Amino acid sequence: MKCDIAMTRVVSPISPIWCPGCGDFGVLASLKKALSDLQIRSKDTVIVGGIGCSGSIHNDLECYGIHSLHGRLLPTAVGIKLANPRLTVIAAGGDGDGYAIGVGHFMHSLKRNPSIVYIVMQNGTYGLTKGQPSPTAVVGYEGNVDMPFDAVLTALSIPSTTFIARGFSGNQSQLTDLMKKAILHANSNLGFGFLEVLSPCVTYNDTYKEWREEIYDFDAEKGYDPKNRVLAFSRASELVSQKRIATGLIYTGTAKSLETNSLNSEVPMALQDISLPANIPRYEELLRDFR
Ligand SMILES: Cc1ncc(C[n+]2csc(CCOP(=O)(O)OP(=O)(O)O)c2C)c(N)n1
Ligand code: SF4
Ligand SMILES: [Mg+2]
Repeated sequence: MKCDIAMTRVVSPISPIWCPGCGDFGVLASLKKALSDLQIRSKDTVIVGGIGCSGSIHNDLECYGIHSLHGRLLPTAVGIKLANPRLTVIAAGGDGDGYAIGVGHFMHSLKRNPSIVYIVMQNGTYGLTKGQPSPTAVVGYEGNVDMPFDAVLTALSIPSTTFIARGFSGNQSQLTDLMKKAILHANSNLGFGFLEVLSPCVTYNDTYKEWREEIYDFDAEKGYDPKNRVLAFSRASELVSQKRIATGLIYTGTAKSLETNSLNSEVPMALQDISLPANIPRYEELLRDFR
């Protein structure tokens, strides 16, 4: 029987639809450069976008892309990685997506340590829906009374996290370097490469000036040891109390990755040879289950 339903559709990258000056342009430029410098081929790359202005980033790169459900980009990306661990899997979305509706998946991804990269474009607002306070919004922004959520401190408090970094879309060379490190971490099966990017929303929350003043860059500090979790936590939380923001490679450590824990010696799903005639009775049995 001929099947007319195409499983994939090939489309060319389009130009971003972001407002001129949006921080996400810097994220896209760094991501393109990081993938190209690391010579990772388009056919081996999957970007899972969230919902929000930031979540359209996969449309602007030549690679496989999925626009996931709001807050569900991480389970989608983890599923792809488990099905085919040879792929470079990058989940990329906003702070509303990841730290509000998707916060449960964020916590469990930090805990389970899957070897994917997670880029959060943090702008302290829900850009796409016109500027409501997100969990990272500062007190006073659009009537917000809550203290902002700090994802780096949260990630540091989970013992199985292995890569925690924060960049700024106004510092392209550092951001590209952090992206390369996060991708290499995940592609070496060392676990979850979490990279928050301070990526201002110039339309609803233009924070370029404040963030340039508030950033404290651990990469620029001689002798800072990103392998020391306790020190990383105390230094980053001290900075929060001084209204400063830690950036750079904040922590890197070791823990078993999710694929190591779950796949054991099994051949991952997407790499199994499903063409074998011997499999036909198994398919028929499977289909019978659904009748
Ligand atoms: C289940 C669901 N709830 C709410 C929405 C509406 N919505 C679309 S984008 C968005 C927030 C986007 O904020 P963020 O993730 O920070 O992305 P940004 O636009 O700032 O890049 C919301 C609430 C939705 N699309 N789906
Ligand atoms: S609304 Fe904000 S986040 Fe969305 S594209 Fe414009 S500047 Fe960027
Ligand atoms: Mg946002």
